[in-house]
Amino acid sequence: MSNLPSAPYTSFSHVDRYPGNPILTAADFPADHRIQHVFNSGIVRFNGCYLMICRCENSMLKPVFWIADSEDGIRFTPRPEPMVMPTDDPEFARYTSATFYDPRITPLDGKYYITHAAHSEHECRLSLLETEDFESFTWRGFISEPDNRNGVIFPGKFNGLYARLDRPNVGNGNSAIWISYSPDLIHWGQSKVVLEKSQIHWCYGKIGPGAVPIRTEHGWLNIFHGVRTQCAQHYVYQLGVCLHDLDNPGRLIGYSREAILAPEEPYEILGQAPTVVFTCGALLEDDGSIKIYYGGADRVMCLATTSADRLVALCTAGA
Ligand code: BMA
Repeated sequence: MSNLPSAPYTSFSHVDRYPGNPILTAADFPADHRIQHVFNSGIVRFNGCYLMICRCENSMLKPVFWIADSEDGIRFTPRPEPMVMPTDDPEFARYTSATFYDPRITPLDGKYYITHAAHSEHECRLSLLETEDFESFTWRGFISEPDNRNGVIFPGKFNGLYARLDRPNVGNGNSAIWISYSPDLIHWGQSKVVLEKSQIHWCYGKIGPGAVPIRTEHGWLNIFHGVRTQCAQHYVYQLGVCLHDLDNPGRLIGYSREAILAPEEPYEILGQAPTVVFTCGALLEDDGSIKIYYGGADRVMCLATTSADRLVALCTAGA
């Protein structure tokens, strides 16, 4: 792989990879926990610093959520011990018997809500944790029926309701990003499609939410994932972006016709899931720049930067 030219191979680019990628690898975690992969992690600003809930897997491929802290949003230090999950709860244990993964962190009303996928023989569901201090966590329960994943809660309320994006699996149907509303984060309804894979040429496998939406004066930026099958059973995951109305997030203002990040670098190609870039979180900085945190090949954590202006312009160009 060392003979590969460095990315990008294309003449266009909508994000800039951090030259020091990957920013976090399994080797950064205490050796006695035998962490093998760290990827698809959630991010939030907390107490003036950056806080990541890392999706880790150990040498038995058991799931571990592990908090890492950073002052600059680039160099992250894992805490001494992993997060304690509610695995003693029989209901939680039952419906996460295969694994749990892809944490997304939403700050809202002084609290932090963490959605994640929960996988068992009954397929995938969405689960919700809540915290105020990232020391103790309350498990609020499962918030979807099977088969649903990539639940992302907006960091805002709309006519008094919470809003969530997700990706129900619809077999060979027209995969789509859906929106639903809730008065209490537990009971969800008024569901409708906001963006379907057939609208975007490169998303011909599946399309689903990625990062927690970012509020800008022009609308909510939603950095999502799109999947295509390159040849039998070989999946390529890319990132795209769309823009939702500020007051009515069920209304799409526009979307980029092109992907904003495609797997090209060796750390995005070599791993347990080759050719995958996948995000669970991105942050808007005061200067208008955006940091996108993403997993490379289901193995390492990476960073790319762009700006709100660049992404909004992409979404409105073809609208
Ligand atoms: C998806 C999710 C992601 C993962 C991707 C590629 O279904 O499980 O966490 O990165 O598959 O394996």
